[in-house]
Amino acid sequence: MANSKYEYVKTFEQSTTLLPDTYMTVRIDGRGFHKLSAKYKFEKPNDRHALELMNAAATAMMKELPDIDCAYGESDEFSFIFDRSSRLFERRESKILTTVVSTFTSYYIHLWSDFFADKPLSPPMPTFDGRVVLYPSSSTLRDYMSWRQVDCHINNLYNTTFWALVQNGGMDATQAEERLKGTMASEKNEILFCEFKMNYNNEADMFKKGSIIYRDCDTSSSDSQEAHAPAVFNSEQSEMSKTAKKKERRRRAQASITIEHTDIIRNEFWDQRPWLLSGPS
Ligand code: DGT
Ligand code: MG
Ligand code: MG
Ligand code: MG
Ligand code: MG
Repeated sequence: MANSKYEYVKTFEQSTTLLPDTYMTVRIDGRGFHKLSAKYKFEKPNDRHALELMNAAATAMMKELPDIDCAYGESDEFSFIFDRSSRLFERRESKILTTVVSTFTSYYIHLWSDFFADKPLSPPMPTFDGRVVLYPSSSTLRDYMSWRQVDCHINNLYNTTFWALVQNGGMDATQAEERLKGTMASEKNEILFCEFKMNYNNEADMFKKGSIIYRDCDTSSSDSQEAHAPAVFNSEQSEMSKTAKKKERRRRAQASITIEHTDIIRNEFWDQRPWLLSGPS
């Protein structure tokens, strides 16, 4: 109903447009997964099926939103990194955030039975919260990714040692906590090795390093350079980049999606995949 007397209410709407030429990063995190992991008896400290379900939901999301270049996941969280030049939803924050959160949640629930066939879901259902952060350069983005991987490492080493003390060392939670208070990484490694004959290095990479999922498309060829043009350009360039953008979109949609459990703090990973980071360092 166009131009009805009620239409003025639209003027109350507010929206935030995310700055152009920045890395839009959406981090989702499971709500109350401490409780959820107890309800469904997730293995401690790591439940392979729970982590693989997170990875499957993230992969499905990347298939649905080709503007996402890569994603990093650990525990009950996932960070999705959009291509710097993405103009998805005119970069409207609420549209991007709500789409990512609801798409992830839908797939998590849809795929649940593939990983937990013997544990049907019942309310309260798994839900996720989310936030958007903009990173202005590839170095701040890399610091963000490193921050999440360091978080994964610190928590996993702590949790692995904690549960070894509880499950195999006969301690209760309070005693284990007390034992670990103020210990350095090397001391935790030593506890694992000397008391439980566990070499932390031999733990699964998915537990130690988390999961990096990326679109395996080399967009560094001359064609796609145009699609990486700055967000501000004149109309002639805009015409030119339309074809390039179409090609880019097709290339992205067709590219395979790869998942690895590897170091993303050192340069190597990024140096070998230069298409993941475009724009100023
Ligand atoms: P939140 O995010 O503030 O709503 O609260 P939580 O409870 O989700 O807390 P958070 O996100 O800081 O921590 C994640 C929780 O999920 C933590 O209690 C451990 C649990 N969790 C995540 N992955 C696993 C797993 O593989 N195995 C087990 N046993 N627990 C897990
Ligand atoms: Mg959580
Ligand atoms: Mg969390
Ligand atoms: Mg890119
Ligand atoms: Mg609608």
